[in-house]
Amino acid sequence: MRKLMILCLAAASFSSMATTSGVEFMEQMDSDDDGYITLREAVKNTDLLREFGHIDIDEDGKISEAELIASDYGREVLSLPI
Ligand SMILES: [Ca+2]
Ligand SMILES: [Ca+2]
Repeated sequence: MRKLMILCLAAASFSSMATTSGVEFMEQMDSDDDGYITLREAVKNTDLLREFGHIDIDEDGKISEAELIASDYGREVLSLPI
């Protein structure tokens, strides 16, 4: 049981290290480097795809970094303080 706890803690700290900033996440997802994540780019990430409609506040069909950071999903992924 204790081993499992340690494993979970290690995994948690690793994942927060892996996604540190919105810029990094945008760079990963934004394949064509235009500064937005389109629906086509979001298909790589099923969680992002599911939340796409909530994140895209102005409904222009693409997610800007500001929209990402303002969303619940973005806060979760980027581990930003609420
Ligand atoms: Ca793009
Ligand atoms: Ca948008």
